[in-house]
Amino acid sequence: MAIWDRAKETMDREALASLQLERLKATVARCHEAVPFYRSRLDAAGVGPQGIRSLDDLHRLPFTTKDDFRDNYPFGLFAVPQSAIVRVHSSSGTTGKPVVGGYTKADLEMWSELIARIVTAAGVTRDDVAQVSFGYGMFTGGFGLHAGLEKVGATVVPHSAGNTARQIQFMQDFGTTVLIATPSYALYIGEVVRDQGVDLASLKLRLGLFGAEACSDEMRAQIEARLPIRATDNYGLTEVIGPGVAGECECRCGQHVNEDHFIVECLDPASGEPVGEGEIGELVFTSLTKEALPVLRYRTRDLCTVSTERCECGRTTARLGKFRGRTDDMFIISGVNVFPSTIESVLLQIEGIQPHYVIVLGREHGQDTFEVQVEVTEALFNGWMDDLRAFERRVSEQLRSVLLVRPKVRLVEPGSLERTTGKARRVVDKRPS
Ligand code: DLL
Repeated sequence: MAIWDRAKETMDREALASLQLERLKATVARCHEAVPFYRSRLDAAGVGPQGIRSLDDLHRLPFTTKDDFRDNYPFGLFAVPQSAIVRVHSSSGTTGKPVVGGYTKADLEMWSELIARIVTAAGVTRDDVAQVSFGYGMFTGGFGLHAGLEKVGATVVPHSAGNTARQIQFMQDFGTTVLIATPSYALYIGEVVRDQGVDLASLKLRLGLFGAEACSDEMRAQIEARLPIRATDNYGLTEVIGPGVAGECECRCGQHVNEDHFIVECLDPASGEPVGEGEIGELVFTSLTKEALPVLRYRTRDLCTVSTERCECGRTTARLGKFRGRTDDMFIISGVNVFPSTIESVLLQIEGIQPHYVIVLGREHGQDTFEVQVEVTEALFNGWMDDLRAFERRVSEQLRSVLLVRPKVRLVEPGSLERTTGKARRVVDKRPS
């Protein structure tokens, strides 16, 4: 299996730790010197630039949160003057101000190296034709993947998201072998391929690089059933750099973190204390090499596991396990905590259910209402009404047995729920706040 930067990606873990320590010291010093926000936080925490003597001292550093980004919107957390910034990106965010990321020339060069690593790990080579179906623009996905793919030498088709019919046309005409998109969009492309009766033999696709949102094993299986690809996952976020933080190798047993550039912690979201290896916690990242926007202990709200067990591919880096959702995705119904990802896993194991659903929360007469709308196959939808009602009850019961709270299930017509070319919106919360 190919490795882009063998020296760094297969580093002995002791050598990696000393590299991280050296880079952490420099990062803390830079934050203290160049970012007033960090200077006051570090001073308040009593950790000066000289305060980092071992990696354990990381735990003494203050956290950074999304609110800190918003409070310092747009450029307040930058550690370089604006003249040194050559690119900005932002993430939309559903509420409040967007999060803005900035990059110097050196940051862009480093970013493309990280992407070259993750696309190589997934199996992309210079012989591939890689179609980027992430949005290009303020979102980090399109431009982020693009530069690393070019670095590897793949033929890049910078299609961007949307215009699905043309997307498929180009795949056929250009002999696209690698599709790069959100899992939701890949699923939608697969659906259009099926509905338009496209001959799968006319597609040369072999590999999918999906990211920017969680993808359950069941959803991955659905994508692979529709498109002739092997799907891999990659992860990142605007606050930390964008894509390139971590990605799966061909073994598909967790996402390798680029640990020489980011320290990952997995913490109990309530106490902020580390959880044990392999236990679910909130991912927290500290950047080690970024110039424009260094981040100290950024709390991602992403719930996941981290393992340092050695991977068969030869990389020695820590791996992220399956994503379990976000702390802010979780909703509470009748006092019970519910993750949309759990609902997805249950639904997609039931025969007849299609991978399109939306969770609608409301309030009636002072009580929360909880409805799951889900598409079913054509055959089921056009069957007897009695059968449909019985099916709804069965799905509702299956969800109740796992969630411990019963949703109302509404089966909807195939193709009736909104499709997305970006990240899917699974929860519509209509409850007055
Ligand atoms: O989604 C960056 C990205 C682009 C990653 C393309 C991968 C590929 P944001 O828009 O800032 O950045 O959203 C970041 O998306 O905190 C996670 O909740 C979620 N996320 C990203 N990748 C994954 C993944 C980009 N592979 C937020 N699995 C993060 C689960 C993911 N969630």
